[in-house]
Amino acid sequence: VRNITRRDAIAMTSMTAAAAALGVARPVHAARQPQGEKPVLLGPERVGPLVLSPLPYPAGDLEPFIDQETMEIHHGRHHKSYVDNGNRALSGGPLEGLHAERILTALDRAPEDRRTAIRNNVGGHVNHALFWATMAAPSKGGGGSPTGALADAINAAFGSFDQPGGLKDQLAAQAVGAFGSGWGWLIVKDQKLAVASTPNQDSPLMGEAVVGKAAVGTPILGVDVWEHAYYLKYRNKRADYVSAWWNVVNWPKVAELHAAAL
Ligand code: MN3
Repeated sequence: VRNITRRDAIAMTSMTAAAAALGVARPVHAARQPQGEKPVLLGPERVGPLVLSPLPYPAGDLEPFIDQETMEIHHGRHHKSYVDNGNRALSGGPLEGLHAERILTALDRAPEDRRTAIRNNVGGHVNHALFWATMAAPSKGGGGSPTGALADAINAAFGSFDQPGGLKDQLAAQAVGAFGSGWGWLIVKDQKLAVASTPNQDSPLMGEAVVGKAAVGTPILGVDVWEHAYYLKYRNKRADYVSAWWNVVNWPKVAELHAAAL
């Protein structure tokens, strides 16, 4: 038994929040694993193939901020293709059947000729599962401001939620400023909150070697800034989409993930 590394710690904490985001039970493995031992990837945390869960609300629920057609295509075609292509890339390999979050923390174990496909598609699956879970119609808890311990953590890290220079400005800058396709994130990093961005379908869970020191952490909120997320309604106006997206952020869910990540 060796000392637990920071990366292992991040990977294990991530599992909890991620499992919650994906609406699945916390892996048995997390509770049984003796502390300080490297996670055994071929154990009881095998959960089967990636599955496209239905949206947690009707596709039109986020109107007028995110339109129904975008939601239908985004979930039913884009997310579905990440699931299908991810399962194909995982098929017969050492990571097949593992919890999707666990796969993202173990990309170095993917066969080299499939690593990029696994990174892109399993990343896409996990990122979108979190995205759907952390939005809600304003009439069903979306929008407004964070409260409680999450609000305290936001104030501590960013000065404020919505004053100039606060979280909203800092996360929007990450999301709007990301070149090309990618994501803006609110992450838990060293027990504190931080904002980050990643290109393509990279996830803060993938570790420093993949996403760099600044973006590594446990994602508790993400905004998809691929054009497929907003082009039908907002055309090229990414900033307008991000600004509208705040109206459907499900802060109670984010608070839950924040608590789980600590
Ligand atoms: Mn997308």
